[in-house]
Amino acid sequence: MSPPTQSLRHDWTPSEVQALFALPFNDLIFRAQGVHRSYHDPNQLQVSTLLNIKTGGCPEDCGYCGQSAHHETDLSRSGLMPLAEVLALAREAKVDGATRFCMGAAWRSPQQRDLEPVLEMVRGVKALGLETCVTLGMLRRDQARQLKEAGLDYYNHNLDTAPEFYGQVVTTRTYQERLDTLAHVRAEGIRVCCGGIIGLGEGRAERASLLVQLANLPEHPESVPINLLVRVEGTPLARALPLDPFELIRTIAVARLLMPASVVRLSAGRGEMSDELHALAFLAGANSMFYGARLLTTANAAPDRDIALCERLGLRISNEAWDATPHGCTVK
Ligand code: SAM
Ligand code: DTB
Ligand code: SF4
Repeated sequence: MSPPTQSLRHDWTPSEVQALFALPFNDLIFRAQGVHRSYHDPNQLQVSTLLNIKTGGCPEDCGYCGQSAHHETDLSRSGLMPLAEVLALAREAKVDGATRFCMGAAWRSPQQRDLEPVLEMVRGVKALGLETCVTLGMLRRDQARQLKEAGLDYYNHNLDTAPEFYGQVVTTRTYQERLDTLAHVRAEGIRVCCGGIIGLGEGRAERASLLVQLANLPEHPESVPINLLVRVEGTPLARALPLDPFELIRTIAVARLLMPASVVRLSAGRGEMSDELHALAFLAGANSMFYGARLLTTANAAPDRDIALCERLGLRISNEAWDATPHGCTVK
């Protein structure tokens, strides 16, 4: 790895980022791969396994989500999964090669009676030697502190889309509430996993605007998931027009240029992506993926296929992508 030569910036303007999006495809990928190589091992992938610990019945109205109580989907609701079941699945994920276990709950925000069993899950999963991540909706500062004390490594809370497009996708909470939760998580010293979804009907300017928001946070999220909308039957976005796959690759490349030290995750939507599109995403700077047969409620790419793809591309699975990155360095 050659030493980084540019500083981490937090002052990106929309027009600068739109100009990156507008580069000829080959120029954009070449630049992104250059930056990627100066911060990361280009042949290393971090993998996380997801588990939905509480399904459906969510009071939020996120237009993309099959777990919202506002939409009529096929999903059957369930209460919080028992600890023993969570730990058994975490053990399985570890045997299958995952290094981080991410537990998701369909809550607007957890009540104290919800949080306590989740703290037990965090302690238990951590004791198995896995990194821990949870995504529970909005948090207060004292809730973030309890999670930190339980040993939580990462909190996932996505900005999802551009602030100017947000109201067309979610009406039950504000963008500022998302930012507040991220600030509480940061203030308690938990690593931040924060990204978004593309293919919601937004334009390129909005994709650029989402990345501006992420890159201009006081600290870049350690982990940046880029989800491609999974069109769930019964949601308002079930008939959203498919996004040009090259826009996904451009979004990953621009995320890599803006947040060079972060781990960029090729997230939801991989089940419908070709092997060649995966390879382009890794070339553009993605260095993480969700591994396992399921995401939260929908199918993921099959694990056998992922293993075969990693072998064909010579990619090694490791959780060192973030820890080995020279974030402290000044790069410009
Ligand atoms: N309820 C919590 C929240 O919204 O923060 C945590 C769970 S929520 C399902 C986690 C993330 O999954 C969302 O922020 C969104 O980015 C992503 N997501 C949900 N449904 C999706 C879909 N159909 N396609 C792609 N990503 C999706
Ligand atoms: C993230 O950014 N994507 C994951 C994880 N963080 C929690 C969730 C994807 C969900 C896809 C739809 C589903 O399976 O319900
Ligand atoms: Fe609820 Fe999260 Fe789904 Fe929104 S994305 S409806 S907050 S589970």
